[in-house]
Amino acid sequence: MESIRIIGSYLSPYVRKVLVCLELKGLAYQLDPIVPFYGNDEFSRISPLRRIPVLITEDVTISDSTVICEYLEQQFPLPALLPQAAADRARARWLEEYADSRLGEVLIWGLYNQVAIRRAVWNEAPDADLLKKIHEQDIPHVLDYLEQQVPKDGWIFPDFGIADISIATFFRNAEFARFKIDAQKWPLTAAFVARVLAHWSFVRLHAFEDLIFRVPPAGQREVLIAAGAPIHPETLGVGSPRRGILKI
Ligand SMILES: N[C@@H](CCC(=O)N[C@@H](CS)C(=O)NCC(=O)O)C(=O)O
Repeated sequence: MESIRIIGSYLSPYVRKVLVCLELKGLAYQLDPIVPFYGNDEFSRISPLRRIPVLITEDVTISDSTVICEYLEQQFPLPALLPQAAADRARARWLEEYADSRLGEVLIWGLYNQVAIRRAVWNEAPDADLLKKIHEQDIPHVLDYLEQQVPKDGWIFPDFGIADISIATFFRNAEFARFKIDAQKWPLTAAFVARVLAHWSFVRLHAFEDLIFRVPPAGQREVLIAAGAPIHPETLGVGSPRRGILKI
């Protein structure tokens, strides 16, 4: 089998989505666990938006978690990440898109950015007014929608797949930002997210995520190597951060 290298931190929800898919498909990989702001010029070359994840194999270098997961699905069809029927596939892709765009906007660029990234990367305090709006308006709005979409038991489609993974991965970051879904208000979503995050494919990554959450970006690679994570021998990381290209 061709070698698979993923550029990107265990703490990125989009990287986690790809790693969970690799775990499910039983594919070995090596990670270059960089926080995107610390990427070097080679990172800019292979990821023109300076975003993680990037997949590198002998055949391709591609960015974007959705593009990567679709590539993996085509190359390694089993177990399938998407359901079979066309209507189900379309709905799964929509939920993936909703998660990547809207949950990304609210839970990553909003919540996680304010609570974790601003201080760790830029040494800036959180914006209290923005956090209030996120908690009072944005998060309830997305949870009201998800409550209509997720099942009472099991997965969104009969087999565990991309729709489940794409939604739950953002709530793992929300947990790191000390957010817990109110199970009184959104019981189905609270239970669904807990169920998905307890799936073995997510659990295999938990220890590495917990390990680096409080470690400054520059030290994360060494800590992960010492813990036995599958780390690639080369890195595209540098010692100081630069601002990204896109706002969201
Ligand atoms: N649509 C992309 C989004 C990836 C993304 O936004 N990744 C974040 C990390 S969680 C990133 O690299 N941010 C750096 C930036 O945009 O400057 C995907 O699905 O891979």
